[in-house]
Amino acid sequence: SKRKAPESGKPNSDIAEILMELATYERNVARNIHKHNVYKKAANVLAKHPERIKSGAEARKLDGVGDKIAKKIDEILSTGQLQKLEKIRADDSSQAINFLTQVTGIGPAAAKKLVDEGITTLEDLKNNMDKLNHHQQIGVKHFHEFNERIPRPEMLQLQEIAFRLIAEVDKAFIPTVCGSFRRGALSSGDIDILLCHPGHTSDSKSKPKFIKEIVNKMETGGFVTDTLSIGETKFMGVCRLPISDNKDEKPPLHRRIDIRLIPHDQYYFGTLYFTGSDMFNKNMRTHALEKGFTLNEYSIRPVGATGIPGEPVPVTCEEDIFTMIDYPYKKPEERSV
Ligand code: DCP
Ligand code: MG
Ligand code: MN
Repeated sequence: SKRKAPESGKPNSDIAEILMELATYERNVARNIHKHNVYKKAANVLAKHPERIKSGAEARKLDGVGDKIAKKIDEILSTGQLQKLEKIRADDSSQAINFLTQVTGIGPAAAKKLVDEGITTLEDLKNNMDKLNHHQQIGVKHFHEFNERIPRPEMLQLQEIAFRLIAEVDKAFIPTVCGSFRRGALSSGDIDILLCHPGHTSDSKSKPKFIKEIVNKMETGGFVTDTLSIGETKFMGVCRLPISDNKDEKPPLHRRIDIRLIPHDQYYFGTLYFTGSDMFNKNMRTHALEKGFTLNEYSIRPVGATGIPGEPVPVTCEEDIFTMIDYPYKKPEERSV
């Protein structure tokens, strides 16, 4: 039976979804990040393609679709399914590993280990909390809440509270909410806050203790409820809106919050990286390399013939980074793929 092509908007979403499922399998079960990236890239390019693909050969012309994926597309188009994926779907152990990796803190290796011990469901996890670290335990505790997207109006409220608490520690902080929120998303998986302080640059001698002060303030204010991990420059935790006095109102959901502290002189590299998307970052970094630059969340540096990166090039805005590598400027709202 031939699969019916989806109607409007995304005419290849059925194929893209199958490739995304393979990508997930490669990351979580086979643990082949290279193949994961290859499938994900192909899925993204097909999801974006405005016309219905009619053959593997036609798909092959798109950037990111190679011979092997073209063959799979032929199989999908002629049989309506993919044998490789049907086998994966029928494999309980693969499905259990996939499920467990949805818990924050449980990566593919930990998931495999748990499944080998017979732990495959949320119930099993709850009954074996002693086998989990603190991060994973919080992930289990708030599993359903963390799976809920955060609507943009709530993101704005979270931003307001977080910024107020940050300013209470030091008015000089420059906080920016990045991630999908800065890309204009109508809902986000978490809140990503990039933090700079004019007194902290990459040549500052002292190590900043800012993050700890801020997290303390946020805990005291009842905003941050849990810490998943905390370091000198990175906090991963849980926050929520204040609980209403009105008992008829549902309590606010627990939300994931990430805070990154970066030196003031690296602000634009920080916002560029932390705004994403991750696929956009990958593509831009690849392009930078083709133009002879190495780009990361801290700097852009020319790579000479020796292959050794030179001195970081200073910039005054995100756009400078695009210009330097001759990459068409994309506003945050245009960086979703
Ligand atoms: N990032 C990246 N590579 C990764 C993880 C993250 O480049 N492997 C960058 C790009 C992301 C940003 O960090 O946009 C924030 O990471 P999130 O996981 O919070 O992703 P988003 O905010 O984009 O999406 P979501 O709405 O799911 O949080
Ligand atoms: Mg995010
Ligand atoms: Mn995040």
